[in-house]
Amino acid sequence: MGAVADTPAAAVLLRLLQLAVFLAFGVAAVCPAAQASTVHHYHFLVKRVSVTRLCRQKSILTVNGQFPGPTIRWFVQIMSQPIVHGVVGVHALMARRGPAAEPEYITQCPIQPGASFAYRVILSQEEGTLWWHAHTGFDRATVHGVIVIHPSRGTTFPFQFHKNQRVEELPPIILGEWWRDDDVTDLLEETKRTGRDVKPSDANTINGEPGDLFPCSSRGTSVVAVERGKTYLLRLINAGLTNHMFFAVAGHRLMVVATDARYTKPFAADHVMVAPGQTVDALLDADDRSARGQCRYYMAARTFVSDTTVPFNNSTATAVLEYTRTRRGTPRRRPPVFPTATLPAMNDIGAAEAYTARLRSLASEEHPVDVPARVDERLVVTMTVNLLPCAANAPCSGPGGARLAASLNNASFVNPSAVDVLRAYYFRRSGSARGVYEADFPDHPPSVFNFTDPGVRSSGLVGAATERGTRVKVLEHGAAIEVVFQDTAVLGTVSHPMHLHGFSFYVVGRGLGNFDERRDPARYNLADPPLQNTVAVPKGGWTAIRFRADNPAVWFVHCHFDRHMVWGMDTVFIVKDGKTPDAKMMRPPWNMPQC
Ligand SMILES: *[C@@H]1O[C@H](CO)[C@@H](O)[C@H](O)[C@H]1NC(C)=O
Ligand SMILES: *[C@@H]1O[C@H](CO)[C@@H](O)[C@H](O)[C@H]1NC(C)=O
Ligand SMILES: *[C@@H]1O[C@H](CO)[C@@H](O)[C@H](O)[C@H]1NC(C)=O
Ligand SMILES: *[C@@H]1O[C@H](CO)[C@@H](O)[C@H](O)[C@H]1NC(C)=O
Ligand SMILES: [Cu+2]
Repeated sequence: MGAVADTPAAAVLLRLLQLAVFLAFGVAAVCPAAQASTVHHYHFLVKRVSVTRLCRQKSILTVNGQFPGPTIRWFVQIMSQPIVHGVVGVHALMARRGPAAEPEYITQCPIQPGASFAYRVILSQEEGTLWWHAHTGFDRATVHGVIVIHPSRGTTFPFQFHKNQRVEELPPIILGEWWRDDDVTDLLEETKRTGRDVKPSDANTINGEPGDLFPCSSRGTSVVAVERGKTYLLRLINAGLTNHMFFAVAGHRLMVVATDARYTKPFAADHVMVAPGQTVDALLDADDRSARGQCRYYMAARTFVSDTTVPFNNSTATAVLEYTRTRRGTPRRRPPVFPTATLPAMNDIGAAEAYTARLRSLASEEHPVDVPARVDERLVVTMTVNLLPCAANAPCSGPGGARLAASLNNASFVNPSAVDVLRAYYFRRSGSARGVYEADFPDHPPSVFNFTDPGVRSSGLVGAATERGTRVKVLEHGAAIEVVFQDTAVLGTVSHPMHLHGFSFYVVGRGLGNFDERRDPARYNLADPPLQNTVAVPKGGWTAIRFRADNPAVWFVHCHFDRHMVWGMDTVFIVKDGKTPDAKMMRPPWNMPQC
């Protein structure tokens, strides 16, 4: 699949296995001159530790030996210009004007063992929950953590559950995936070598634990304590590599208030569906009256499989929500109840869509909607899983004796290896852009066919072949951009979680079948579309997003299923500089790592 097959990433990872890499992860707020500056320091030491899950011990890559990694907290007001050092990509942050902590070979080369690196991240308006994770190979599986962004001092959440009641914080809930026997780096190497799909994970996890429905797992099961009568803010992140997940809490309905660190119109939900990369903030009212004397409830995460022809593990991760005080005194330890009625079945596409369709921006005076009413440029981008022939000297064993690949508009992205796209672009006047990338990413699918027709491949009209290349799209500064992501049925339709770095975007429309450029835009929601950074495109359908290209830098666009990403379902948006000095891309730091 090769997108990164011939880069030094593998070598870097192997050396990481042997060497603890020191990462200073300092978050320093550089406030405007008149204000006192507040500095938070987070030191990230990337190291391997040995852990036991599913009755098996294995070594994993962690930050500070913690899995999940440390939580970073800050307030909106004090985060004007944090300085971040490290190999760990601070991803999903809307870094302004780059260069920021970003994917390897796109905006930086991987940081070498023993080295550290300073990033400058300028945030804008996020409030809520984001997360950081490694952006090298599959390291994200265990190198990730939560970023909590509190409302600025003096302001508060734009929601409450009961009038005048304080909202308490629950520990964040990170959903993940676990492979019992395999190192994730070996899984990546294997899929590159064989061209086959990545072996499915053996379990989903909640805060790093599969939960007590799995063997040898009851001791570690995450327990979250609540007091009856209080209302809690639950922050949920899907850090998984391959699975969308349904999440529900037995006996409790959630009130969704934000996604991807942007407030939503609050709505009550028995379940949520979180795609890899997404976050959900929801209120939980600790006041269950339905089960008398019951004080332990499962929080459960189950894979949502939009394409059941792809292998997956049919199991449910759990944590326990435990009341520490009930009205009648000390709780008795009955077994937790399971959200049988509310956790959707794994193939319940309707339940996934019903949840996603309810997301709306808050659209209030304090949190207004600023969606471009007209667009300067529309891109229609097909997402396809493809097949490529095996290399002559390296036989492979993917479907039909070929190797799996993936593409956007039939361009299967290849990471550059000698220098990252960002420096190639920034220093292009000295000629280094030549040979690193081509600015010819197609605006529309190069061939038009009945994209979502399941019979499209057997008809023989469309092959599964694709073409590899480092093809990027250059956007004019300030242009209003629309991107329509269109699923295709070439090797089977699936819901792809599409993620755009550097921007939050408004999700203005979605639908099943083929996007109709003449008819569908008339039905867009331009009043209160949700503002997100990762969107789950409906299986066999399309999603339209809008944003203003006012953030000059180099931004990766990719499917957040990591295997699709390494197979090439990516591109890069380069946003040109504006006229004023503060509308220009920042100079890459002198000490950027070398490839
Ligand atoms: C996950 O599924 C595979 C089959 O695909 C099975 O071999 C494995 O035991 C399962 N893992 C667990 C923990 O149930
Ligand atoms: C998944 O497991 C549940 C029981 O835990 C079973 O009812 C269901 O049929 C299984 N689904 C698939 C697709 O294997
Ligand atoms: C495209 O395929 C779908 C599904 O098979 C079918 O219902 C539809 O009629 C096709 N559209 C065209 C224009 O052929
Ligand atoms: C994609 O590109 C390959 C290689 O050029 C070509 O064979 C194939 O027909 C193209 N597919 C589509 C759907 O455009
Ligand atoms: Cu995908």
